[in-house]
Amino acid sequence: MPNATTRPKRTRRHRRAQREDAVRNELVSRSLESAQQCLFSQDYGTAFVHYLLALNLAPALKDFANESFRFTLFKWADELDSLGRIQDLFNCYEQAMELFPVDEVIVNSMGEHLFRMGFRDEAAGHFYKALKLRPDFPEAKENFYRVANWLVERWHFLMLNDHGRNHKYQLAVKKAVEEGCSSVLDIGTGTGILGMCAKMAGAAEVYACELSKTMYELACEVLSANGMADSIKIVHLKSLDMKIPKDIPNRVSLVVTETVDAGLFGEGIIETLIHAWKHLLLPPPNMHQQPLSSPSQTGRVIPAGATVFGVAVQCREIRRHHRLCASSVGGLDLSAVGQIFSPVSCLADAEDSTEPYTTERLSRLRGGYIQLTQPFTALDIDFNNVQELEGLCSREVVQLRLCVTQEGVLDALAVWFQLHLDQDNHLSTGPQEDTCWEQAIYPIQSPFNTVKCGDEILVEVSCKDSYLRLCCAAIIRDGHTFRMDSVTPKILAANPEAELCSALAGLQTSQQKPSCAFMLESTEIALLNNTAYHNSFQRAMSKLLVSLKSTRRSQQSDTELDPIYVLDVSEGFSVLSLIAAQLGFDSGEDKQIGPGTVQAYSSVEKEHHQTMLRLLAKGNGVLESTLEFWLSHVEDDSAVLQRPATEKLWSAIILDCIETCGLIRQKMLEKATLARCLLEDGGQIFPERIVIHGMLVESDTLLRESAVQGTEPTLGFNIAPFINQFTVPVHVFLDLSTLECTHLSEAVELFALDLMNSTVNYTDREVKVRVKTSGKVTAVAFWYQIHLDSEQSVSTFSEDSHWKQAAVVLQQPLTVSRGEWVKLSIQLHKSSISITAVKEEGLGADDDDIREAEPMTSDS
Ligand code: 44T
Repeated sequence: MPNATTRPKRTRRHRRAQREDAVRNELVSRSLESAQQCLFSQDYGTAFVHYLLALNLAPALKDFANESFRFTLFKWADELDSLGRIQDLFNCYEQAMELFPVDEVIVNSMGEHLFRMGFRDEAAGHFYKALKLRPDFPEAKENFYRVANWLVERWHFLMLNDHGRNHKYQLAVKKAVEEGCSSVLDIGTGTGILGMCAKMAGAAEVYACELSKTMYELACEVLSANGMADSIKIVHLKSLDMKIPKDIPNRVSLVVTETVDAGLFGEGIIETLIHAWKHLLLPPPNMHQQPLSSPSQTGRVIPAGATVFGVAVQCREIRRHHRLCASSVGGLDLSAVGQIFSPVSCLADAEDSTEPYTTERLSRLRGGYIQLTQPFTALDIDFNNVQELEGLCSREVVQLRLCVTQEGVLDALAVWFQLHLDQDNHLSTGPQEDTCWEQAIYPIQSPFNTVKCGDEILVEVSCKDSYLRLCCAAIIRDGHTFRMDSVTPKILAANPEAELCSALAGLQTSQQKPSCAFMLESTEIALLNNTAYHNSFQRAMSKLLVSLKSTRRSQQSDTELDPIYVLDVSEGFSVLSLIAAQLGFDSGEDKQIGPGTVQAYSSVEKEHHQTMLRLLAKGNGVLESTLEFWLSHVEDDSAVLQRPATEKLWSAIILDCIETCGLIRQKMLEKATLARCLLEDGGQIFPERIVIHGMLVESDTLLRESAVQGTEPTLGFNIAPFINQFTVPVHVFLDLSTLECTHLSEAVELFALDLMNSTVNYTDREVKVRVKTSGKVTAVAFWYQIHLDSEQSVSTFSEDSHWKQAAVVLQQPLTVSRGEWVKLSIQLHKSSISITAVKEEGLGADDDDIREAEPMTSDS
């Protein structure tokens, strides 16, 4: 029987609960109502607070209000972002994620904000989580693919797939441990592979450090999967920040590391080893003491040392990325701009913004290269000698004289090295070797650079700021020394306005070329050297001008002809607006284009870019007032495309749709849609159409760069499944003309994008491709035909292209026979492309047909 005394109490409690429910319901419904009102009046901040309150009080409503809540959050976050209230923004997301912890859209969006703020690791974590929550979520996938390359650089795959390299490292570590090195520190462990080698070889204590958070976490997973989580201690630290006994209990007898880049020292190995010798390693064996101390009481390093080699080369591909080769493009005389430099420079007074070298795989450079000298030894270094390491950066510049053995254009010094792991095991990163390594490239930017047999090149080798620097100081011919640096004008960047005045003054008075120089990114230099693109643009623009001019003449009186407004919203440095402006002045062959008719707007933002355009305008007789800089301060994408003036519309908008890496620029289609709304009747977007072309290829190289291959464990360890989580199907910056691959089909049209009429665009397409050579389709390579108008087009796969190509690597290779058909399903989501391939059933091989259509080629 129920306790009589409790009954009234329960009723009271019940009533109170009922009252509370009523109050809560009232509050919830009022909050929701207020939230909606605030949304209506675009007061997103208050709306967000109301939603938070309502949904915290009534979680049952979460499903119902999910969409509006997200909308409010995103709007409010954008507002906070533009106000610079970053902490508030992240607090809002934290609160939102507490309410909706498994909402992949919110998680992904938080990632996007983190990414924009530069928190790449954290952003990637969010994209990864969103993708785990919904594996087919296209936005998260696109985002994850975008950051995966930074989190886990592609060379990790290459190195793990390089069996020769793995094996030699393993041998060297095993030998050192067997000789008595019992405590080991793996610096820059990556996936943990060298540390595990040491453990397997029998080392008593193994430690590892890794500075990248993602790689550290990956290594932890790998160690656990291999049952070594307890026997190898790994820390997420840069070795220079490691302390004894906090991070490792005692000094170790062996440091093993592969913290070397193509230029040997770029990953900081000199500093790393000086620090290790001073703080982390046992002292080196003292050769003069008897008896020799045992390896467990002394320290040593793998690799024991390295030899650096170099060679002078002629290479057109390097030249067109680092030097202005074209004297005029699209009718513009480029000489007015003076000298142009790329940011890769080893000049003594080089600025901070410059890099001492760039990297290339010489064997994969378009057009190849020619050696102008014999390879030479630039440097020898003993990593087991701390005095030598310390002396390296302070020592005098070493001068070498190289004999020119082949006449040619001196475009670069190329550098590689041999890594002496120990006395028996060596790795070479040379251009002739079958390795995954790139070479360090020191481009020569001086305009005096032709060399003849018998000339000598004076090369200076130094090591400043822990980078190996090579510099061509002079050419010695017939006993005369021609210094290369004495002709280098001052690079303008710091105070371009002041410098511009003097440069312009110089231009006016003495008719001489200005004695200044500008720095452009190497891709911008290659673009400027792309004459075909600029000339096509000039022709297309000129055609548009003729047609606009004639319609204007028929509609307006001659004295008050409206100007033709042209807007160039290309990324980076672009002279297209100036080409348009010049066409306005150029009566040329076509007398229909009268003077002063074009008002051109450039969206170049950097001050020195604007200076360069002004100089070019001046040098080409273009009135300065016809070229304006458009909204360079505007951050918002949509604002960049505003009207030129009230009541006015653009006559032409130039969009730069393809990134140099070979992908469609993000938000390109949205920009085109916006651009169309701002275009006058008869106006045009350049380009008007883009066609994506593709080809079936078999390429082991692409596979090796995309994932750890095969089912065999790597050196006996289980690594592949972990690192392969960071596999990305789209490969960029490819040069298809030199990539080692077999073409299994002809080039076919994969997809077309109409920028002038989006209603004809599609997002999915199936294309059937006939196999011309039997093999294994591992990837679909693709590039673009950029149609400026119906007559003018350029290919991103042409010889002069500053664009590179890209490829989608298939999840599973597809074995095909000549004559069979492959069905490609292509999807374009926003700007990112995905491709799947299946064999087209029912359509068997029709070998004869193919043979008839096309004679056998060398690769078929
Ligand atoms: N790339 C080679 C360079 N680290 C190899 O975070 C060759 C490039 C390459 N950790 C194409 C082909 C190839 N303390 O994970 C990295 C890095 C880490 C450190 C702790 C330190 N003092 C450092 C310094 C670096 O070490 C790992 C390896 S760096 C090697 C880079 C296949 N493109």
